[in-house]
Amino acid sequence: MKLKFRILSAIILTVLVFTSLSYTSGVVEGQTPTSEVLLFEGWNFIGLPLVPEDPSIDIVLSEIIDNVEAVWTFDGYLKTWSSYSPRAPSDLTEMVEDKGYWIKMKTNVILTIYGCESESETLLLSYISYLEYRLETIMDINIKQYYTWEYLDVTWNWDITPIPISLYVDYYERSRPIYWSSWVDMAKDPDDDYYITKMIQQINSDSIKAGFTEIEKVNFVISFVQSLPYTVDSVTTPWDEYPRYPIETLFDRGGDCEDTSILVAALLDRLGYDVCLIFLEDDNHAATGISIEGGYGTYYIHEGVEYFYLETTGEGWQIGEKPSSLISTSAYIYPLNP
Ligand SMILES: [Ca+2]
Ligand SMILES: [Ca+2]
Ligand SMILES: [Ca+2]
Repeated sequence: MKLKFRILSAIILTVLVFTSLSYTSGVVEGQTPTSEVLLFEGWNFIGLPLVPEDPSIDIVLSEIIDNVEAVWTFDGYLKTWSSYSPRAPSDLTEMVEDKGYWIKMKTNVILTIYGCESESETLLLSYISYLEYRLETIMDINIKQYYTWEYLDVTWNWDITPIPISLYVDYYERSRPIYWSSWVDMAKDPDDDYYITKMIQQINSDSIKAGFTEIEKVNFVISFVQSLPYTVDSVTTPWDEYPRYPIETLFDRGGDCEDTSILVAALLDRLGYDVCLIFLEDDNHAATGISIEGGYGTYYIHEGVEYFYLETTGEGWQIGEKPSSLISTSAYIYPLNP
Protein backbone atom coordinates (compact mmCIF):
# COMPACT_ATOMS: atom_id res chain seq x y z
CA MET A 1 0.00 0.00 0.00
CA LYS A 2 2.82 2.32 0.85
CA LEU A 3 4.35 1.76 -2.60
CA LYS A 4 1.01 2.36 -4.31
CA PHE A 5 0.61 5.61 -2.46
CA ARG A 6 4.08 6.70 -3.45
CA ILE A 7 3.41 5.87 -7.10
CA LEU A 8 0.04 7.58 -7.07
CA SER A 9 1.41 10.82 -5.68
CA ALA A 10 4.26 10.58 -8.14
CA ILE A 11 1.73 10.29 -10.99
CA ILE A 12 -0.04 13.48 -9.93
CA LEU A 13 3.22 15.31 -9.52
CA THR A 14 4.79 14.16 -12.71
CA VAL A 15 1.75 14.58 -14.94
CA LEU A 16 2.24 18.28 -14.19
CA VAL A 17 5.91 18.00 -14.99
CA PHE A 18 5.30 15.82 -18.04
CA THR A 19 3.49 18.61 -19.85
CA SER A 20 6.71 20.60 -19.79
CA LEU A 21 8.87 17.64 -20.76
CA SER A 22 10.55 17.98 -24.09
CA TYR A 23 12.57 15.80 -26.37
CA THR A 24 15.11 17.04 -28.84
CA SER A 25 16.83 14.90 -31.41
CA GLY A 26 19.96 15.40 -33.42
CA VAL A 27 21.36 13.30 -36.23
CA VAL A 28 24.82 14.00 -37.66
CA GLU A 29 25.97 11.79 -40.51
CA GLY A 30 28.44 9.15 -39.38
CA GLN A 31 27.54 9.63 -35.74
CA THR A 32 25.16 7.77 -33.49
CA PRO A 33 21.87 9.68 -33.38
CA THR A 34 21.20 11.26 -30.03
CA SER A 35 18.10 12.52 -28.36
CA GLU A 36 17.77 14.57 -25.21
CA VAL A 37 15.21 14.06 -22.48
CA LEU A 38 14.66 16.82 -19.97
CA LEU A 39 14.37 15.51 -16.39
CA PHE A 40 13.20 17.56 -13.45
CA GLU A 41 13.87 17.15 -9.75
CA GLY A 42 11.40 14.61 -8.34
CA TRP A 43 9.36 12.10 -10.31
CA ASN A 44 9.31 12.13 -14.11
CA PHE A 45 7.44 9.86 -16.50
CA ILE A 46 9.41 9.27 -19.67
CA GLY A 47 9.67 7.10 -22.75
CA LEU A 48 12.88 6.67 -24.71
CA PRO A 49 12.72 8.54 -28.02
CA LEU A 50 15.39 6.27 -29.56
CA VAL A 51 16.24 2.59 -29.39
CA PRO A 52 19.26 2.73 -27.03
CA GLU A 53 22.53 1.38 -28.39
CA ASP A 54 22.99 -0.58 -25.16
CA PRO A 55 19.73 -1.00 -23.18
CA SER A 56 21.50 -1.84 -19.95
CA ILE A 57 20.07 0.65 -17.44
CA ASP A 58 23.51 1.47 -15.97
CA ILE A 59 24.66 2.43 -19.47
CA VAL A 60 21.52 4.37 -20.49
CA LEU A 61 21.67 6.44 -17.29
CA SER A 62 25.47 6.46 -16.88
CA GLU A 63 25.90 10.19 -17.55
CA ILE A 64 23.32 11.22 -14.92
CA ILE A 65 23.57 8.27 -12.54
CA ASP A 66 24.68 10.42 -9.56
CA ASN A 67 21.42 12.35 -9.78
CA VAL A 68 19.11 9.35 -10.13
CA GLU A 69 17.30 8.14 -7.03
CA ALA A 70 15.08 5.43 -8.53
CA VAL A 71 13.43 4.13 -11.69
CA TRP A 72 10.17 2.20 -11.75
CA THR A 73 8.29 0.56 -14.57
CA PHE A 74 5.10 -1.45 -14.77
CA ASP A 75 4.77 -4.57 -16.89
CA GLY A 76 1.20 -4.46 -18.18
CA TYR A 77 1.35 -8.10 -19.26
CA LEU A 78 2.71 -9.60 -16.03
CA LYS A 79 0.98 -6.90 -13.94
CA THR A 80 4.14 -6.38 -11.93
CA TRP A 81 6.30 -3.44 -11.06
CA SER A 82 10.08 -3.59 -11.30
CA SER A 83 12.51 -1.01 -10.02
CA TYR A 84 16.07 0.15 -10.13
CA SER A 85 18.21 2.02 -7.62
CA PRO A 86 21.81 2.94 -8.44
CA ARG A 87 24.35 0.70 -6.78
CA ALA A 88 21.67 -1.48 -5.18
CA PRO A 89 20.27 -4.85 -6.16
CA SER A 90 17.54 -4.19 -8.73
CA ASP A 91 15.06 -6.23 -10.77
CA LEU A 92 14.90 -3.54 -13.46
CA THR A 93 18.04 -3.99 -15.55
CA GLU A 94 17.17 -2.56 -18.96
CA MET A 95 15.53 0.48 -20.48
CA VAL A 96 13.92 0.01 -23.90
CA GLU A 97 11.87 2.15 -26.28
CA ASP A 98 8.06 1.77 -26.41
CA LYS A 99 7.88 1.60 -22.63
CA GLY A 100 7.10 4.16 -19.92
CA TYR A 101 9.44 4.74 -16.93
CA TRP A 102 9.00 6.62 -13.70
CA ILE A 103 12.30 8.17 -12.84
CA LYS A 104 13.02 10.11 -9.64
CA MET A 105 15.71 12.76 -9.87
CA LYS A 106 17.65 14.61 -7.20
CA THR A 107 17.96 17.63 -9.48
CA ASN A 108 17.09 18.92 -12.98
CA VAL A 109 19.28 17.31 -15.64
CA ILE A 110 19.30 16.48 -19.34
CA LEU A 111 19.55 12.81 -20.23
CA THR A 112 21.17 12.10 -23.59
CA ILE A 113 20.08 8.89 -25.30
CA TYR A 114 22.46 7.31 -27.82
CA GLY A 115 20.75 4.96 -30.24
CA CYS A 116 18.80 4.66 -33.44
CA GLU A 117 15.31 5.45 -34.69
CA SER A 118 12.68 3.00 -33.56
CA GLU A 119 11.62 0.33 -36.01
CA SER A 120 8.31 2.01 -36.86
CA GLU A 121 10.15 5.23 -37.67
CA THR A 122 12.72 3.36 -39.76
CA LEU A 123 9.89 1.62 -41.62
CA LEU A 124 8.16 4.93 -42.27
CA LEU A 125 11.37 6.51 -43.58
CA SER A 126 12.06 3.57 -45.87
CA TYR A 127 8.46 3.73 -47.15
CA ILE A 128 8.89 7.44 -47.91
CA SER A 129 12.09 6.82 -49.85
CA TYR A 130 10.35 3.96 -51.70
CA LEU A 131 7.55 6.37 -52.70
CA GLU A 132 10.10 8.96 -53.81
CA TYR A 133 11.76 6.33 -55.97
CA ARG A 134 8.39 5.31 -57.44
CA LEU A 135 7.56 8.94 -58.21
CA GLU A 136 10.89 9.46 -59.99
CA THR A 137 10.29 6.31 -62.04
CA ILE A 138 6.79 7.43 -62.97
CA MET A 139 8.01 10.89 -63.98
CA ASP A 140 10.53 9.28 -66.33
CA ILE A 141 7.84 7.38 -68.25
CA ASN A 142 7.22 8.57 -71.80
CA ILE A 143 3.70 8.16 -73.13
CA LYS A 144 3.24 7.38 -76.79
CA GLN A 145 -0.04 8.48 -78.32
CA TYR A 146 -1.64 7.02 -81.43
CA TYR A 147 -4.15 8.99 -83.48
CA THR A 148 -6.35 7.81 -86.32
CA TRP A 149 -8.64 10.00 -88.38
CA GLU A 150 -10.04 10.52 -91.87
CA TYR A 151 -9.08 13.29 -94.26
CA LEU A 152 -9.84 13.40 -97.99
CA ASP A 153 -11.06 9.77 -97.90
CA VAL A 154 -7.77 8.56 -96.47
CA THR A 155 -7.28 7.09 -92.99
CA TRP A 156 -4.32 8.75 -91.33
CA ASN A 157 -2.39 7.08 -88.53
CA TRP A 158 0.03 9.05 -86.45
CA ASP A 159 2.15 7.99 -83.56
CA ILE A 160 3.55 11.08 -82.04
CA THR A 161 6.95 11.34 -80.34
CA PRO A 162 6.44 10.05 -76.79
CA ILE A 163 5.74 12.82 -74.28
CA PRO A 164 7.36 12.45 -70.85
CA ILE A 165 4.93 12.50 -67.94
CA SER A 166 7.20 15.02 -66.22
CA LEU A 167 6.56 17.53 -69.05
CA TYR A 168 2.81 16.97 -68.83
CA VAL A 169 2.92 17.46 -65.05
CA ASP A 170 5.03 20.60 -65.51
CA TYR A 171 2.23 22.08 -67.67
CA TYR A 172 -0.55 20.69 -65.51
CA GLU A 173 0.79 22.49 -62.45
CA ARG A 174 0.86 25.89 -64.15
CA SER A 175 -1.75 28.44 -63.20
CA ARG A 176 -4.33 29.28 -65.86
CA PRO A 177 -4.52 32.75 -67.40
CA ILE A 178 -7.74 34.68 -66.93
CA TYR A 179 -7.47 36.84 -70.06
CA TRP A 180 -8.28 35.49 -73.54
CA SER A 181 -5.28 37.39 -74.89
CA SER A 182 -3.02 35.15 -72.77
CA TRP A 183 -4.01 32.13 -74.89
CA VAL A 184 -1.44 33.49 -77.36
CA ASP A 185 1.32 32.89 -74.78
CA MET A 186 0.04 29.34 -74.29
CA ALA A 187 0.12 28.68 -78.05
CA LYS A 188 3.65 30.11 -78.22
CA ASP A 189 5.02 28.49 -75.09
CA PRO A 190 8.60 27.39 -75.84
CA ASP A 191 8.76 24.33 -73.54
CA ASP A 192 6.89 22.12 -76.01
CA ASP A 193 8.83 23.23 -79.09
CA TYR A 194 10.60 19.90 -79.47
CA TYR A 195 7.31 17.96 -79.61
CA ILE A 196 5.50 20.51 -81.77
CA THR A 197 8.44 20.47 -84.18
CA LYS A 198 8.26 16.66 -84.37
CA MET A 199 4.58 16.96 -85.32
CA ILE A 200 5.41 19.59 -87.93
CA GLN A 201 7.91 17.17 -89.52
CA GLN A 202 5.14 14.55 -89.68
CA ILE A 203 2.65 17.05 -91.18
CA ASN A 204 5.18 18.23 -93.77
CA SER A 205 6.23 14.74 -94.84
CA ASP A 206 2.60 13.53 -95.10
CA SER A 207 1.66 16.66 -97.06
CA ILE A 208 4.53 16.22 -99.51
CA LYS A 209 3.72 12.51 -100.01
CA ALA A 210 0.03 13.29 -100.56
CA GLY A 211 0.80 16.30 -102.77
CA PHE A 212 -1.36 18.65 -100.67
CA THR A 213 -1.73 22.31 -101.67
CA GLU A 214 -1.11 24.89 -98.93
CA ILE A 215 -4.86 25.16 -98.31
CA GLU A 216 -5.19 21.36 -98.15
CA LYS A 217 -2.31 21.24 -95.68
CA VAL A 218 -4.11 23.71 -93.41
CA ASN A 219 -7.33 21.67 -93.72
CA PHE A 220 -5.26 18.55 -92.96
CA VAL A 221 -4.01 20.10 -89.72
CA ILE A 222 -7.45 21.21 -88.58
CA SER A 223 -8.98 17.85 -89.53
CA PHE A 224 -6.50 16.17 -87.16
CA VAL A 225 -7.37 18.49 -84.27
CA GLN A 226 -11.11 18.30 -85.05
CA SER A 227 -10.86 14.51 -84.71
CA LEU A 228 -9.88 14.83 -81.03
CA PRO A 229 -12.95 14.35 -78.85
CA TYR A 230 -14.68 17.51 -77.61
CA THR A 231 -14.58 17.52 -73.83
CA VAL A 232 -16.29 20.01 -71.57
CA ASP A 233 -13.98 21.86 -69.16
CA SER A 234 -16.34 21.61 -66.20
CA VAL A 235 -16.56 17.85 -66.73
CA THR A 236 -12.88 17.07 -67.34
CA THR A 237 -11.43 19.57 -64.85
CA PRO A 238 -12.54 21.11 -61.56
CA TRP A 239 -12.93 24.49 -63.34
CA ASP A 240 -15.66 26.01 -65.55
CA GLU A 241 -13.07 27.45 -67.91
CA TYR A 242 -9.78 25.70 -68.27
CA PRO A 243 -7.52 26.59 -71.21
CA ARG A 244 -5.09 23.79 -72.03
CA TYR A 245 -1.56 24.07 -73.32
CA PRO A 246 -0.98 22.27 -76.68
CA ILE A 247 0.82 19.36 -74.97
CA GLU A 248 -2.08 18.94 -72.56
CA THR A 249 -4.66 18.75 -75.37
CA LEU A 250 -2.49 16.15 -77.15
CA PHE A 251 -1.91 14.21 -73.95
CA ASP A 252 -5.54 14.45 -72.77
CA ARG A 253 -6.61 13.55 -76.33
CA GLY A 254 -9.16 16.31 -76.51
CA GLY A 255 -10.48 19.54 -75.13
CA ASP A 256 -12.99 22.26 -75.84
CA CYS A 257 -12.86 25.17 -78.28
CA GLU A 258 -10.08 27.28 -76.76
CA ASP A 259 -7.91 24.19 -76.18
CA THR A 260 -8.17 22.94 -79.76
CA SER A 261 -7.80 26.51 -81.11
CA ILE A 262 -4.59 26.99 -79.08
CA LEU A 263 -3.27 23.66 -80.44
CA VAL A 264 -4.12 24.52 -84.05
CA ALA A 265 -2.55 27.97 -83.62
CA ALA A 266 0.63 26.41 -82.16
CA LEU A 267 0.92 23.94 -85.08
CA LEU A 268 0.22 26.46 -87.86
CA ASP A 269 2.49 29.06 -86.25
CA ARG A 270 5.28 26.49 -86.19
CA LEU A 271 4.52 25.67 -89.83
CA GLY A 272 5.33 29.31 -90.57
CA TYR A 273 1.84 30.78 -91.10
CA ASP A 274 0.59 34.10 -89.77
CA VAL A 275 -2.13 32.95 -87.38
CA CYS A 276 -4.33 34.44 -84.68
CA LEU A 277 -6.72 33.28 -81.99
CA ILE A 278 -10.32 34.40 -82.42
CA PHE A 279 -12.79 34.84 -79.61
CA LEU A 280 -16.51 35.24 -80.27
CA GLU A 281 -17.83 36.70 -77.05
CA ASP A 282 -21.58 36.33 -77.72
CA ASP A 283 -21.07 32.62 -78.45
CA ASN A 284 -18.39 32.13 -75.79
CA HIS A 285 -16.56 30.35 -78.60
CA ALA A 286 -12.91 30.30 -79.65
CA ALA A 287 -11.44 29.59 -83.07
CA THR A 288 -8.20 30.08 -84.97
CA GLY A 289 -7.53 32.43 -87.86
CA ILE A 290 -4.97 32.20 -90.66
CA SER A 291 -3.67 34.67 -93.17
CA ILE A 292 -3.00 32.63 -96.30
CA GLU A 293 -2.86 33.23 -100.01
CA GLY A 294 -5.84 31.66 -101.78
CA GLY A 295 -7.86 31.59 -98.56
CA TYR A 296 -11.65 31.76 -98.92
CA GLY A 297 -14.82 31.96 -96.89
CA THR A 298 -15.30 33.86 -93.65
CA TYR A 299 -12.47 36.10 -92.52
CA TYR A 300 -11.81 38.91 -90.06
CA ILE A 301 -9.64 41.91 -90.84
CA HIS A 302 -7.25 42.91 -88.09
CA GLU A 303 -4.81 45.77 -88.70
CA GLY A 304 -5.09 45.27 -92.43
CA VAL A 305 -4.57 41.48 -92.35
CA GLU A 306 -7.31 39.07 -93.47
CA TYR A 307 -7.54 36.15 -91.06
CA PHE A 308 -9.62 33.26 -92.41
CA TYR A 309 -11.79 31.50 -89.88
CA LEU A 310 -10.75 27.97 -88.82
CA GLU A 311 -13.24 25.93 -86.79
CA THR A 312 -11.29 23.53 -84.55
CA THR A 313 -14.17 21.60 -82.93
CA GLY A 314 -16.62 19.24 -84.63
CA GLU A 315 -15.59 17.50 -87.82
CA GLY A 316 -15.50 18.34 -91.50
CA TRP A 317 -15.11 22.12 -91.20
CA GLN A 318 -12.67 23.55 -93.70
CA ILE A 319 -10.91 26.88 -93.97
CA GLY A 320 -13.35 29.83 -93.97
CA GLU A 321 -16.31 27.71 -92.81
CA LYS A 322 -17.90 29.27 -89.78
CA PRO A 323 -20.79 27.31 -88.27
CA SER A 324 -24.06 29.17 -88.96
CA SER A 325 -25.19 28.51 -85.39
CA LEU A 326 -22.69 31.14 -84.20
CA ILE A 327 -24.39 34.51 -83.63
CA SER A 328 -21.48 36.83 -82.82
CA THR A 329 -21.17 39.67 -85.33
CA SER A 330 -17.78 40.84 -84.07
CA ALA A 331 -14.71 39.04 -82.81
CA TYR A 332 -11.63 39.59 -80.68
CA ILE A 333 -8.51 38.89 -82.72
CA TYR A 334 -5.21 37.99 -81.06
CA PRO A 335 -2.37 37.49 -83.57
CA LEU A 336 0.40 35.16 -82.39
CA ASN A 337 3.03 37.46 -83.89
CA PRO A 338 1.59 40.96 -83.81
CA1 LIG B 1 5.76 25.95 -78.48
CA1 LIG C 1 -13.50 26.38 -72.28
CA1 LIG D 1 -10.56 24.13 -72.12
